[in-house]
Parts: sequence; C-alpha cells; structure tokens
Amino acid sequence: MNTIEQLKNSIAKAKHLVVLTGAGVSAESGVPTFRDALTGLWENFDAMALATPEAYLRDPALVWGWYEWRRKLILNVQPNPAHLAIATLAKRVPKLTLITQNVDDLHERAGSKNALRLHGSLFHPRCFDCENAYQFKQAPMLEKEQKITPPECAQCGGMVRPGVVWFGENLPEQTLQQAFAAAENCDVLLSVGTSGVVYPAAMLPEVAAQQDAQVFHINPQPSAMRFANEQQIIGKAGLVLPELVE
Ligand code: BJW
Ligand code: ZN
Repeated sequence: MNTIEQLKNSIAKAKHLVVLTGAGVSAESGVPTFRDALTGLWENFDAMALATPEAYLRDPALVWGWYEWRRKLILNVQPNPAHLAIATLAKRVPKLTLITQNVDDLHERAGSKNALRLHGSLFHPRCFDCENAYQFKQAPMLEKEQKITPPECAQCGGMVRPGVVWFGENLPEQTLQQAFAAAENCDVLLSVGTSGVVYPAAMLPEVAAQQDAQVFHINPQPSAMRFANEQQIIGKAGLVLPELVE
C-alpha cells in the first residue's frame, strides 16, 4: 500500500483528524510562502527580519506597506483545491480540527469554519499601544510596492499594526491551548505545506506522534521525521489533498 492509500485508510478510521497548515497550502493560489525571496521594495529584506515588533518600530511605513501589499494580494486570489479539499474532509470525518499558521483568509473562503489561527490575521489590525481593534475602511491603497504610513488609533492616537503574531510575541493563549489539546487527542495529524521551523507550531506534529497518532506530512520538499508513526507524501498540497476526497 502506498502512503496515500495508508493516509486514506487512517482518515477513514479517524475519530479526530487534525490538519495543520502552513504557507505552502496557499502557494498554488499565488501567495508567496514565507521563505520565498521578497521582491521589489522589500527585496533586500528577509521576511523573518520584517516580521518583528522591532522592525515595525524602526520603520513603521515600510512594514505597514508590506502588510498592505500582502492584504491586496490575498484579496485578489482565490482558495485552491487544497483549501477546498480540507473543507470537504471536515464533512467526512466525525471531528476535524483545522489549525493554521497562515494569516490569509483562504481557508474560510473555501468553507472551513472555526480554524484555529495561531499567527493571527492580515484582516484584523489593532493599535500597537492600546490594542483597540481597527476596522479597515477601504481596500489597500497602493499602486505598487511602497511605504505607507500606518493609520492612527481612534482611541489613543497610537499607530495601527497588523493583527499578526511576530517573532518574540506570544501566540493567542486560548487558541494555542486548543491547538495543543487537539494534537494530544487526535488519531491522525496531517501537516500540510509548512517548513516546520517556527515554534511553538512546529511542536504540534511531534506532540501528536508522541500520543501515538499517525502523522503525515504533505510537502514538495522532504520533511524531517523522527517517529515511526510519521510519514511523508512528497507533492503539492493542491494535487495530493483532492485525492483524499475524490
Ligand atoms: C508547499 C507547496 C505546495 C511550497 N504544497 N507545500 C523554540 C526553539 C527555537 C526558537 C523558538 C522556540 N520557541 C519560540 C522560539 C522563537 C520563535 C521561533 O520559532 N523561531 C524560529 C525561527 C527558530 N518563535 C516565536 O517567536 C513565536 N512566539 C513565541 O514562541 O512566544 C513565546 C516566546 C517569546 C520570546 C522568546 C521565546 C518564546 C512567534 C512566532 C510567530 C511567527 N510569525 C510568522 C509571521 C506572521 C505574520 C506574517 O505573515 O508576516 O508566521 S513567521 C512565519 O513563519 C509566519 C508563518 O506562519 C510561520 C511558519 O511558516 P510556514 O507556514 O511553515 O511557511 P514557510 O514559508 O516556512 O514554508 C512553506 C512550506 O511550504 C515549505 O516547506 C515549502 O516546501 C512548502 N510548499 N509549495 C505544499 N504547493
Ligand atoms: Zn490605541
């Protein structure tokens, strides 16, 4: 039996399936992954270095412009067959917990409900100082990749920041607890399109494997595997996942 057949069998028997997604699940929608090289205004920057509170405070317009450019990009793309297959899988198993590291809204637009968002969202900015939520009033106002001064908070006049989790910041506590509880209690965990290098999300497959769940990685690149109950399917999410629901 090949690994896809094994995965199908495991899913058919699963009482609780966890799907953990990373940037690779949105790649076939045309969204660059986090570790793809940046372009244009940001080509000399490393995404890892821009996604920090320090980078934002050093040059707010550079960082806010990067996030507005990305918000515009997301608004102009569509969910791909991988997002759609995950939404379909949720209807085929007794329980599916979707955990995403992505800050786009493509899972929701594909029909997935209640995704646990570990790293926040591009669409829910807040004040850097008082955390008051900020409502976008318009689609991103940028013709090209450019710096944009962040809007002001209506409550305290502080600068608005993206509603995402940057390096060195805590993940939303309740969401993180729910994600770990799901990993501890599932029988199958499917890790899709993540490099698995960013913590604490990177611990979730390991936690599931230690609790004897079957863990499968779907990625065009080989994944680091440490447990006997861990397997990989080398391939693109948009090709592999639809096979599970056809
Ligand atoms: C395809 C495909 C296709 C392509 N189909 N696949 C323990 C050990 C070491 C360090 C730490 C640790 N605990 C905490 C840390 C520090 C830090 C960390 O992890 N650092 C590491 C880099 C070493 N973590 C944190 O700071 C976290 N906070 C925290 O732990 O708080 C407590 C604390 C505070 C202070 C000190 C210590 C503890 C916060 C992490 C926040 C991450 N935020 C970002 C940015 C979000 C906003 C934004 O988007 O701008 O989240 S970073 C970035 O990485 C983003 C992603 O969600 C995340 C994961 O990336 P992902 O999704 O895996 O994407 P890629 O691009 O890396 O990989 C894409 C994959 O897709 C590749 O494998 C491709 O092959 C594949 N692919 N096409 C399927 N078609
Ligand atoms: Zn404020």
